[in-house]
Amino acid sequence: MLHNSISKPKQSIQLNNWFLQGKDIINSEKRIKHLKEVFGDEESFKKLDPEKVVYSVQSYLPVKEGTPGGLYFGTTTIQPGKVGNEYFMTRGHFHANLDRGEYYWGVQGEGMLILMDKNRNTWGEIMSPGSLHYIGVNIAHRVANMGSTALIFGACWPSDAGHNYEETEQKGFSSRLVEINHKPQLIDSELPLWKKQ
Ligand code: S6P
Ligand code: ZN
Repeated sequence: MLHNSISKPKQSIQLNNWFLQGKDIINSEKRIKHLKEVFGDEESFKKLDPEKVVYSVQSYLPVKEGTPGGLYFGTTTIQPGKVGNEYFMTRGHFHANLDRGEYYWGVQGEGMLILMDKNRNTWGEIMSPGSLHYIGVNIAHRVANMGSTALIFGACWPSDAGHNYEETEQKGFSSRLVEINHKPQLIDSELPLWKKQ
């Protein structure tokens, strides 16, 4: 930067939906076909349109991945829907650098932040507009949309956190968020029962 220079920011957030605009904003999306290992009910999964978008992510990564001390920023939008009784959700991950935390916050819609520690204890925090969620170190995290409209949340995480999807994909989370009797419930993943509700 030039000494004493004044400039306008090159990125902006649309405050009603946290849509990010400007230079170097990265857009990605996950469709049903990308999420084969994520949902528990295989039969219901196969019946869905493989091209259906489940969630999209916008991110702003101003420094090189792995840079210590930097921060990344993102907005995730999860569409409403279910695979069988299980709500549409993100893949979920541990950070590759386990001792890196993250903030999530609710922007729009009703969701559940699903957290799992290294001992495979899983719990949920209800996400709603304005809810703030500190995700501590060593904790896997994913978000499910429990509502009938799009769920939008923001995220801020260290640029040297990295992502470890392998562990959560191979072993899964120990619980799944499913709708039983019109209510969201966390149910042990090993129980086949939830599929039949
Ligand atoms: C990155 C941050 C979010 C997620 C996004 C999608 O650390 O947690 O931007 O990447 O919500 O979730 P996932 O689990 O598919 O990366
Ligand atoms: Zn993360």
